[in-house]
Amino acid sequence: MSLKRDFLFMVLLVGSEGSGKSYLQKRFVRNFFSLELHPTTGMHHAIKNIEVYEKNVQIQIWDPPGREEFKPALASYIQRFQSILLVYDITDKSSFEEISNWYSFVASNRNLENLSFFLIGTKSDLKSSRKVSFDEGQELANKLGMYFMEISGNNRHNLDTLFKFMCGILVSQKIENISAKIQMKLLKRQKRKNTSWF
Ligand SMILES: Nc1nc2c(ncn2[C@@H]2O[C@H](COP(=O)(O)OP(=O)(O)O)[C@@H](O)[C@H]2O)c(=O)[nH]1
Ligand SMILES: [Mg+2]
Repeated sequence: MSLKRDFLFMVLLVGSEGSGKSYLQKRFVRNFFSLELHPTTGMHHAIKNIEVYEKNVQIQIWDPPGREEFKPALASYIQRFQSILLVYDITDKSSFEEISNWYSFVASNRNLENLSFFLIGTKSDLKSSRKVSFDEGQELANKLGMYFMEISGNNRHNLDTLFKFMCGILVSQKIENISAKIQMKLLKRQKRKNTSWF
């Protein structure tokens, strides 16, 4: 893969403490791990480059601290993300119940259009401790109008699939926007040409 970057996507992880956000970030990014701390927001972001539809995509994954004091800073940043992952732990019912609060937090602080919005159940490897069924997760995601996936940081179940799928959506949206803009420009140029004859 060449070094040229075609697209940059910012991804935000939110969910209750212990739901597996930092682990998801770390396990996905693996040896390409580059952590940067942003002091105002307390957020760490990690970077990973992947290739989607022959485009070089840089993914920045932001992992904010769960503490209340950082929420205003997070709220002021939230419009910048192209994708938001609401994360719960399938072995912890209360983390699942918290999802509606996180959804309200996101929905009251940003426009949900042009957002690739995911509900993510983590720790899918801990099958015997499961407290939230796959169907419950899927049902909530349908209700909230989000994509749904269960993943595991431990055995990497669905981890690459999640980000490939997400970037696939984001890249095709970008390409559609770019081609719409080009078409508009061509139309305008054509109009100018036509009117200049009179
Ligand atoms: N078995 C298993 N443990 C996990 C998984 N994801 C996170 N954990 C563990 O759950 C705990 C909390 O994870 P962490 O990423 O710190 O949660 P955060 O507070 O949301 O950032 C840690 O001990 C992780 O090792 C997973 O997919 N499988
Ligand atoms: Mg964490």
